[in-house]
Amino acid sequence: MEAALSERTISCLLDQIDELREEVTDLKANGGAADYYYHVEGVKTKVWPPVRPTDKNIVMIGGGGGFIGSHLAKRLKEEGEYIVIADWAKNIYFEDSEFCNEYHMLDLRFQDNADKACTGVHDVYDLAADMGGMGFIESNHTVILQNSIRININCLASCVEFGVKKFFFSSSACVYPDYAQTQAGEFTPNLKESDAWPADIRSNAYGFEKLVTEEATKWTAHDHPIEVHVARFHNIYGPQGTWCGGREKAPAAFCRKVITNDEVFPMWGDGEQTRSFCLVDDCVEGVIRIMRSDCYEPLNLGSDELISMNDMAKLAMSFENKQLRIEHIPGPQGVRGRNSDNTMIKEKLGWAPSITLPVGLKKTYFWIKQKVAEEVANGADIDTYKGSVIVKATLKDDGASVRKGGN
Ligand code: GKE
Repeated sequence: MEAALSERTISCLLDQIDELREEVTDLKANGGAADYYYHVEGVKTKVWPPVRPTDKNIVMIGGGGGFIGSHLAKRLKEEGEYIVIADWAKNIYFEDSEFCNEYHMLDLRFQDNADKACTGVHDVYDLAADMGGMGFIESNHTVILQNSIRININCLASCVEFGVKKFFFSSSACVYPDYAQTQAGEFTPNLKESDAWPADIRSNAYGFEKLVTEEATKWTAHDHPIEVHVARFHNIYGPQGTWCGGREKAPAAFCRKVITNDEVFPMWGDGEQTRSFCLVDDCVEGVIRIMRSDCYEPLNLGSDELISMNDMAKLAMSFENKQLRIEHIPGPQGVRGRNSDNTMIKEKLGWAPSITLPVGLKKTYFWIKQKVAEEVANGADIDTYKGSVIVKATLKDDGASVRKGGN
């Protein structure tokens, strides 16, 4: 059953419909030669190229309307940088004024859109990706590969074309080889950066695409005057992240399931799978430190606090002292176990993520609790949230339809 939409989501969708209506009116009025428009400080404009402050660092965040992108944008804006967002949908949790100066509704799968996004900017953070948790990754290989490779290659090409100085790419722990992640429990591997090679990612197109783009960034920096930085994210979670709809990862899914169930906790697999999870605040701190460093090799960006899925379910239950019976059911499980080896990031930056899972998950839990309450008050059926669903994406999906399921 389709979940009801929050008021904020509905208002974002209505804004997008209004904008599309205006675009169609423009197209009809001038025979198909509608000008491009975007928002500056919330005001619609067609001025091109954009007029921007000369005394600020101009930062473009591809996918800045999404979970990690919006948190990064908010932090950089607070630090005084001028933030340009390029995304195919609006953010459903923050007002534009909270996290950006310009909002460009652009589908970066098209080169001319990437060109617009990269015009006149100094730094680019590429966080736009078709992604999700295991329920999404294992069921949407073609869409993920095609969409993400287009976005990333377009962004790199546009950066070269428009003389962007620095480029950040958000890679993933999914680049590590299948053969290195077959053990859980005490044998869970601590993956260090050099373990990515020799590559062997036949289990999922998501990780394969990330590795291809890592190589693309390397060769772009080799052939052109652009500085590139790469972080391999290890399962980033936190408030304002996707928590329902099929793209959510385990931390959000587990919180939602504890909040909405009274007897059982449905768990994909035997729960002995192991992972580490990194709160978005630590992720943003790491991204900024990496971008400002002189390290040009891919770095792990994750927590090294290992936990089994059974133990994470119990942790989620502890916040309100719930006693649910874990029911193991078939479902997509990904690798058996992985942890982040943080030796290299500590060596290069003198820093590593440090926010513990009990602290970060508790914050996430109560944020999701509030979202569930809002949706239920809005008429949603709570049963919708008790289990996790598998979604099938298509190449025709657009940003608005993807984001209404979360962020
Ligand atoms: N998402 C989810 N939802 N996972 C569940 C659920 C559920 O309801 N129940 C059990 N799990 C198990 C999954 O089967 C998997 O073994 C484990 O939790 C973690 O799932 P996840 O958080 O969805 O994703 P993974 O850590 O396996 O993989 C993610 O890794 C990141 C990088 O470390 C990827 O999906 C990417 O989001 C990302 O690259």
